[in-house]
Amino acid sequence: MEHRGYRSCWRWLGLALAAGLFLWWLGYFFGIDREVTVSGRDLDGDGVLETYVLKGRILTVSEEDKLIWESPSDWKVEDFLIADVTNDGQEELVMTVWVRGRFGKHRPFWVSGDDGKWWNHLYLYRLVGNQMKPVWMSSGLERPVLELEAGDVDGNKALEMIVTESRYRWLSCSLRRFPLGRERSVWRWNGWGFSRL
Ligand SMILES: [Ca+2]
Ligand SMILES: [Ca+2]
Ligand SMILES: [Ca+2]
Repeated sequence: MEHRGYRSCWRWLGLALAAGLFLWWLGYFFGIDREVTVSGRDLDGDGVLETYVLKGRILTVSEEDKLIWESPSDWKVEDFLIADVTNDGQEELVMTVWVRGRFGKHRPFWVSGDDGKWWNHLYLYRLVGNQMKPVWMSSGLERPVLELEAGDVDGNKALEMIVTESRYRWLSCSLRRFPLGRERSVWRWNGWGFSRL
């Protein structure tokens, strides 16, 4: 009898361990635990530093604990960076964002409808007097961008964007860390958009 009790105890322990591992796996691939904070930036140059927090796929910007901007509720923000990616001396907020529809709200006049699918877009914003103003917004990208970095890759004293792209797949707007099909590329601002080098 005692023997059987031990056995069932081990069985429950094994099941609990398996369930824990499964939940960890889910959290890892869906990026549930991901939180990114960037502080000490002053994009609008008003002398008050901003804090940028990406949590639960919502990006918030605050100045001294006062919320000044929040990403729209129909966006899922994948990643962001703050850098002068246009190399004009002023920093921008660059975001990779999942939005339903290839063209979002900025549909060209010759497109009458949109497909309603989740597409990944790249958005460039500038903070002007506590207002986030769009500078440039892409339509749905050919490949979704999961991570953004900036750096002077070729040493010409101008910044480039180093981008980690993936592929569209089922649930691709949720599977943030799916390891297959990832590729890094370098993009440069050309005055009207980004060119892949
Ligand atoms: Ca500021
Ligand atoms: Ca700039
Ligand atoms: Ca460069």
